[in-house]
Amino acid sequence: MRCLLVIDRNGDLQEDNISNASPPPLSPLSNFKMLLMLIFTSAAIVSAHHEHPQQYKAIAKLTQPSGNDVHGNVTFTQLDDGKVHVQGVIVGLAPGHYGFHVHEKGDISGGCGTTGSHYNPHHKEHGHPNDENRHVGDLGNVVFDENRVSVLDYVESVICLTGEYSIVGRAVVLHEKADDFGRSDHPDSRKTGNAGGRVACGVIGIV
Ligand SMILES: [Cu+2]
Ligand SMILES: [Zn+2]
Repeated sequence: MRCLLVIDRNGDLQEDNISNASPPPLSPLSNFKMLLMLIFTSAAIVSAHHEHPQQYKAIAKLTQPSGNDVHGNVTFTQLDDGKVHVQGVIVGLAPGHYGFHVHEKGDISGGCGTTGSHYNPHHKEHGHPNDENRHVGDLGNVVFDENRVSVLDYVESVICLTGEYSIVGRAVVLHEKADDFGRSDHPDSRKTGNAGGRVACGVIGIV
């Protein structure tokens, strides 16, 4: 399971994105200690969930460095299964599809240009959100309607708000063109989806 908290063999909480390793056999005594630790730490996790649900929520306020026509808020809420509910409203672009990604850096000191590339910790190619071969940051397109409004409301199964590959502290970027998901002949297609320049962006922060 990605993104979820697990317990290491010292009983400490740690983040685990690769939980396939099987532990060596344990003696009956250490088995019993392990069980006790599991019970206590599981209870701690459950109560932490109830007391601090905001720990698993993040928000990005999108702004346009070169103007203020385009703006919006996007929230990310981690669900119990580790998937992330993406919700938001962005206004200000003509009707159509526009590339929308998590970029690797939360640095907007130089506008959206200093947010780096698509967040890609697993060194894959650019793709569609449903592709196996995609950047973690590949959130596809957002769609603006005739009122220049885009409403986001979907569940994402690759991004995380906790752990080694958390998107918190990075940036979301809205582009000037549609993302082609790496499916066109353009040389940028499999790197960026050929979505063109960066229109608006915002740093993803903990709520
Ligand atoms: Cu992008
Ligand atoms: Zn990408």
